[in-house]
Amino acid sequence: MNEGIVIKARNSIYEVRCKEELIRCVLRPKIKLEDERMREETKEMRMADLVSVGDRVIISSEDGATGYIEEILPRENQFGRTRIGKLPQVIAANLDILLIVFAARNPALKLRMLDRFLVTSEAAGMEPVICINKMDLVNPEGVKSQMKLYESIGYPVIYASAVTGEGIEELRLTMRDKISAFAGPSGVGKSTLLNAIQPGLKLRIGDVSERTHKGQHTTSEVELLSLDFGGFVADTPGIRALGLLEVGIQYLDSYFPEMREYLPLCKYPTCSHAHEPDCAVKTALGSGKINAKRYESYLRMRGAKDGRYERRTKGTKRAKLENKGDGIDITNDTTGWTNERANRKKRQDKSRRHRVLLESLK
Ligand SMILES: Nc1nc2c(ncn2[C@@H]2O[C@H](COP(=O)(O)OP(=O)(O)OP(=O)(O)O)[C@@H](O)[C@H]2O)c(=O)[nH]1
Ligand SMILES: [Mg+2]
Ligand SMILES: [Zn+2]
Repeated sequence: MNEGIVIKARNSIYEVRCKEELIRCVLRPKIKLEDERMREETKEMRMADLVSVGDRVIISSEDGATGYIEEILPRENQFGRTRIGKLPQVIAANLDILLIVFAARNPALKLRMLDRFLVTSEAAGMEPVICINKMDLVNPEGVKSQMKLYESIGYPVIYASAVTGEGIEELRLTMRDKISAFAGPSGVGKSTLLNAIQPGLKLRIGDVSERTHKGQHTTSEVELLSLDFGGFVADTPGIRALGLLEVGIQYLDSYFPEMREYLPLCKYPTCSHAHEPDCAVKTALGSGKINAKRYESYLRMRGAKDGRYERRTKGTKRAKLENKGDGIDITNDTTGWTNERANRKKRQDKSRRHRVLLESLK
C-alpha cells in the first residue's frame, strides 16, 4: 500500500504519483471512503466523479506500473463549480493556492466573474491570488487603478505578460513548493503563462477568436504538473460560467472580506444586507467603505437582485434560467462537502499531513 497524489484523471483511469513512480490506477469497486461527508455525497455522484486531480489516495500495485485506488483520503478543499442541468464538477482538490487568471484585454477583464472566483476560493478555504495577464496589450495604469480595489481588500494581484515576461518570476515565487491551479476564462493565457514559467512543458495554446474575442477552450483536461523549482500546478480548462459550488448562502457575506468587520454590527444577526433596517454593511456602502460594484456582485450572487433565493436547479430551461441573474446556482445546503468556517481548523491540520506527502514526493 502506497500513498500518492492523483495527477490526471481520464475515462476512469487515474495517474497516481507515488514518490518516484507514476502508476496507472482504476478504482477498487468497493472503495473505502474515509470522509463521512464524501460518502453521503457519493449517493448522488457517479463513481467517475469520486476522484479528482489533486486527491490523495492509497493505492495498491503489484507491478509498480498499474494498480488500484483502495482509499481516497479526506479532501482539504476542492475547487469546482455547479453546472446547470448537470452534476457539480470538482476541478481540482487539495489546493494551497488558486491562481485566478484574467486577461487585461482580449478577452475583456470581467470583474463580476472575478468576484465569483474569489468567493469560490474563499468558501473553499484556499488562498486566492489574482493574475492579470496580457499587460502588454493595455495601458498598465488603467488596469492597475481598476485593480486597486482588490489590492485594498487584501488580495494579491500579479500583473503579467507571457509576451514581455512581466510577472513570471513573481508567479514562480508564489507557486514554489505549493500545490496550485491556474483557473479563469478561456483564452486569458493560462497555458501560455505556464509554458513561460516552466519552459519545456509544451502545453497546447489556442487563439482568441477575432470575431467573438473569446478563447477556443484549448485545454480540455486538468493535469497536475510537477514544477522543477518545487511544487505542483494544475492547468485547467477555461471556465465560461462559474456556478458557485459549496457557497452556503448564509455565509456568502463572510466570503467578501471587506464586509466581515461590519457583519456583527447589523441589527439582525441574519441580515441579508439587502433591505433590512440598521444594516452596517449598507452604512459602510453609503460612506464608501464598501465598494458599490462589489456590493452589487454580492447581491447578484445572493440572488437578491430579482428577489429569488433559488437553489441550484436541475432544470433544462437554460435560457430562462440564465436571465435570472447570478443567484440561480447558489446552494442553501449546509450539509454535503461545504467548507464552512467551522471546518477550517480541521482542514488546516490535514494540510500539515498533506505537506509531509508533498515533501516526500520531491
Ligand atoms: N498579447 C498577449 N497574448 C497572450 C499572452 N498570453 C497568452 N496570449 C495569447 O492568448 C491566446 C490564448 O492563450 P492560451 O494559453 O491558450 O489561453 P488559456 O487560458 O490556456 O485558454 P484555454 O486553454 O482555452 O482555457 C494565445 O493566442 C496566446 O498566444 C500575453 O501575455 N500577451
Ligand atoms: Mg489552456
Ligand atoms: Zn446588514
